[in-house]
Parts: sequence; structure tokens; C-alpha cells
Amino acid sequence: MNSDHRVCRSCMQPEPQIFLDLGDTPLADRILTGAQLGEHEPHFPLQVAFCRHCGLAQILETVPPEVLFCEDYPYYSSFSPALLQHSRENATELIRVRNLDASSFVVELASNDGYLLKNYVEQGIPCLGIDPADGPAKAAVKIGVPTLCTFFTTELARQMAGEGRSADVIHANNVLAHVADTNGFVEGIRILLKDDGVAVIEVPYVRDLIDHCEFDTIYHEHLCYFSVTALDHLFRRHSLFLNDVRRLPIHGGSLRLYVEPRERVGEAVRSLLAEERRLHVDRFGYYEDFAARVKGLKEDLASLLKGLKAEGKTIAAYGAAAKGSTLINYADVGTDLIDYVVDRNVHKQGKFMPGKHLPICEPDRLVRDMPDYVLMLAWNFADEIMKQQSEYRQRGGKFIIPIPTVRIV
Ligand code: JHZ
Repeated sequence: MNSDHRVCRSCMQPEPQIFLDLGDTPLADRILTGAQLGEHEPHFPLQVAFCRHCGLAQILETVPPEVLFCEDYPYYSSFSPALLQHSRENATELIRVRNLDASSFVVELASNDGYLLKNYVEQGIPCLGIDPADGPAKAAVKIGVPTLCTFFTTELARQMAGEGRSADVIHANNVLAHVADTNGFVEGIRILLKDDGVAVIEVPYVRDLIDHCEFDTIYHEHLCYFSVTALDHLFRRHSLFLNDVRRLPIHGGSLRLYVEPRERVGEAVRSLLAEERRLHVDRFGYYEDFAARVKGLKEDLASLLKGLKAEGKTIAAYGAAAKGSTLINYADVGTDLIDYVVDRNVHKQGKFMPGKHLPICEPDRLVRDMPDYVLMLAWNFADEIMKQQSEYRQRGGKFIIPIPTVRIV
């Protein structure tokens, strides 16, 4: 069912060194129906390790992708307005800067429900989404985004290139860290990309993860936690060059990478590489105290929640996010502390969080029930969510933000 990685996922050198062990955890996006509550729920080890050779942080366990991404995959990008805005700006800028028109071809790998490509469709620019998750792929087709419901592989890239369907732009947002065949995926991008094309790739940045204690973004879907150093090695191995990079606030801190077959490395890449060397992001020491900080945060959260409960306070949570699953399972936050989780995603409502089985309800519930506190599991969208919940706050409701340090607002 699963396999251990004793060699690095990227450079294939032995033996990545473990720096964090989150124990056996359930799959973070395996939201359960009522009927599934009585069934056996698979748990898998969740250990994070660092490769001294190429600098890549990674988990050791590989859960088969068809278990993680196909049936009933509940994540639909379009439920997050800030993400939609972020994606629209990205597409609009690329259309302008690269003069994309009806003769261009844009491909998105892991296109989900068409949240990004719909911007190209609106402008009459031919595009294709590729995504193995059946529900989101169907939702994309429904809004007019051509979508192939399958995994992206080198074979598919070869087939498309052979049919004359090479890409001017390849988008790959929050997917590079998710693929088990890291090198095959990057090789596929090289094969599919025109010689003057660009791959625009977004990944969470490992520095934000470590510096802001975002340990809950670690789960089995996320196999790799990238630094610019590790990415530069990875792309070069496939005759691709990381020429430009931007740091973005999305998802707790991400990198947007501009990768091309032609080498013309810009100042932004050179300076981030230098910064990572200076901060020793490319050495084990940078990761060494992370486990102790994560443990401290867990203890702070558990003692706050238990203390509030002891005072007779009621507590709910916001966001049935995958990261929320890591947080509640690792910090042992169950139905004894939290009554329910609310989430706008209708595909999650009426179901239950992995492991701890907190019920998932619609967000209106907060104003109706007025729990004293709401634990913000989707802390990456905290500003947006708190604005939406202004009535709950005006009436005295309080949010607990767990990351980077536990605080009440
Ligand atoms: P969200 C996702 O992880 C999916 P998750 C995936 N694992 C990935 O790689 C990362 O992103 C990067 C809800 N919500 O997006 C929607 C509201 O209810 O932070 C989501 O269920 N109201 C592929 O799942 C959840 O919160 C709102 O107003 O950890 C947020 O989940 C908003 C903004 C969101 O990521």
C-alpha cells in the first residue's frame, strides 16, 4: 500500500535525515461520511527528513496517488475568493506579458475545478486542464474549461508534444510537492513545454514553513517542502532553468517559479539562493530545532483549549482544511474540546474530519450558536474569514489563531 523513501525523492542519494516525526496520522483530505465512521480508518507514518546532498525536505512515506487524489477528493479551489483573485491576477499578467492569444496554448497540471484556466477561456485563449480528481475535473468541464481527468506523466507529455500540442505556458500550482515521481513530473514539463515557453509553478516555501512553525501543512499529500536551492538542482537536472522567482503570501507563504528551457537566471533567483546559503537553509542545522518548536506549539494549544473548556466555554473551529486535519490529530483536539468545524465547501459539509471525527457544518452556524471561541484551522485565510464573520465577532465571539504562535483575536 505504501513505500518508504530511503533515498532522496529528487537527487536519489541516500539517506535523508529525519527532523520531525508527527506519528501515525490519517489522510488529511479523507473526509468521512457518516457511514464511514464505523469503518477502519487507515493511518500512515508522517516523518519529515532533509537531504544533505540537494537540500530537499521531504516526507518518507508515499501513499499511492490513486488513494490520495481520485475518488471523492474534497478540495475545490473555487471556495476561496482570495485564491480566485490571486489566480486571476496571475493569468491576466501572463496574457499581457507573453502576448498570449487565440494561437497560444496554455496547460495547467492539477487544474482542479478550473479556478485558474477559466480566465484564459474568458479571453479566448486555448487551454487544457489535467487533473486526476474526478469531482473537481467535472466541475471544470461544467464551466467550460477543457479538462483531461488523468495524472500527468512523461508519456502523456510525449503524446501531446507528438500531436503538436506543446505548451506556451504550463501552470502547476500546488502540485509539484504532491507527485511521487518528482523527476518524471519535471521531465514531463520539459517535454511538453515549447522551447520559448514558460512553466509557472507555485509551491509552498520551506522557509515560511520552518520560520512560522506551519507544521500543519505537513501531510501525506505533500511529499516535498521546497527551498530555492533544492528547486534549482531539480530543474537543472532536466535542462530547465529557474530564471525568476517571487515570494507570495498565499497558503502561508509560497514561491512562484518561472522556469524555462533557456538559461537566463535573474537577480531575484540569485539573491534568494544567496540568502538561503547565508541562513543555512541548505544545511540540516536549519531544521534541527523545528520538532521542539512544534511540540511547544502543540502544548500551548492543548493547554489553552483545555483551560477554556474547564471554564465552561464553548469552542468550534473554522475550516475543514487538510492542514486542519494534521493540527487536530497531532495536537489531539477531539470532540471533547471542539463541538464542530464549519466550512463553506458544500462537498465537506455533513461529513466528518479525519481521525478526530469532528462534524463539519455550514459557516452560518457560528452566528446562530455563538460559541465563545472559534479555532481557526484555515489560518492562511484568517483575514478574509474574519471579515466574513464580522457579525460573530461584533457579538463578542473570539478567534483562536494557532499559527505561528497561539493567540486570541
Ligand atoms: P485551504 C489545500 O490544502 C489543498 P488545505 C491542497 N492539499 C494543497 O496543497 C494546499 O491547499 C496548498 C474553507 N474556506 O485552501 C475552504 C471557507 O470555508 O487553506 C477549505 O476547506 N471559507 C491540495 O485544505 C478551507 O477553508 C472561506 O472563506 O489545507 C481552506 O483550506 C475560505 C477562504 C476557505 O487548504
